[in-house]
Amino acid sequence: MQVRLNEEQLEFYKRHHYVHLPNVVPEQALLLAERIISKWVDDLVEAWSEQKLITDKKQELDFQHRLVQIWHDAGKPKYGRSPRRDLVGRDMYNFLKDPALLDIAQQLLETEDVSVHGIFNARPKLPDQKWTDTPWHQDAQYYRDAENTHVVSIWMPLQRVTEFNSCLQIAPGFFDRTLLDGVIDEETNFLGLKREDAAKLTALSVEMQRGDALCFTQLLPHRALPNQSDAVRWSMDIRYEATAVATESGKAQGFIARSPMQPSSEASYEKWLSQWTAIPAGSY
Ligand SMILES: O=C(O)CCC(=O)C(=O)O
Repeated sequence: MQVRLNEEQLEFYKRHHYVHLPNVVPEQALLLAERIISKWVDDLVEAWSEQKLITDKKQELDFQHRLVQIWHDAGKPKYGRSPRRDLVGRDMYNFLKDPALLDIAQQLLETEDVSVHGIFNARPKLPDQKWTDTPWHQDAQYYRDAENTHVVSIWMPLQRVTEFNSCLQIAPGFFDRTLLDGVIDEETNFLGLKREDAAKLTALSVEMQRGDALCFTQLLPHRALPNQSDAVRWSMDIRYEATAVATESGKAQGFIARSPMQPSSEASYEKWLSQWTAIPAGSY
């Protein structure tokens, strides 16, 4: 096993329904995530160029600044704020199967047989962009069949995140055994907690370094703070569940990623890709 969690971390997760794991995501996985996202940015920039919104593709700018600059040049158009379908490819498959991430999932889910849950996103979170400020929500509000099934979310920033540049906030101790009704947030159009439920929470900001992972259950309320920096706040969020109890919503675009006793049941890239043929480009 590449990443072994200690007793304290495992106990903490069981008790508080989340755990912040410092320095567990291998640099090679983070570089892979950057490659996946950079391709998505290239495609977006290409589309804006074809629509004549921009003339300069600003190839010289770095990963943290290129999208901000081009988005301003293009007149701040709306774009797919939580890309998923457009990330699907061999790199994404390899990222989801990263042994370190599977080790973490295996230990938190307490199973050797781990499935990727088909809901994952990259988050291009730009400054001054209210519509990407994810409001308070429980992830299972997006997949209600996981109300009583443990699905672990793993959220990974690709740079340091603080309250200034949109770290996540969580609310441990609130509603972590109850799936609440979701409502569409008026400001952002994201699904989330009702205003009166959100008002009951006590927020805890989780500031993190690149390489850290924040793991939480499908019921733990969380949100993202606004990004007040001048750079993009990039992150990846992925989910895993135990194969034996995998949910329909998870299996639809998910796959068996680790099965030591029956390795032949692990899905190939081609098999996974075939699950996406009916999902249109741009969707999430
Ligand atoms: O990265 C974000 O802004 C929000 C992430 C989130 O809410 C999630 O992964 O469920």
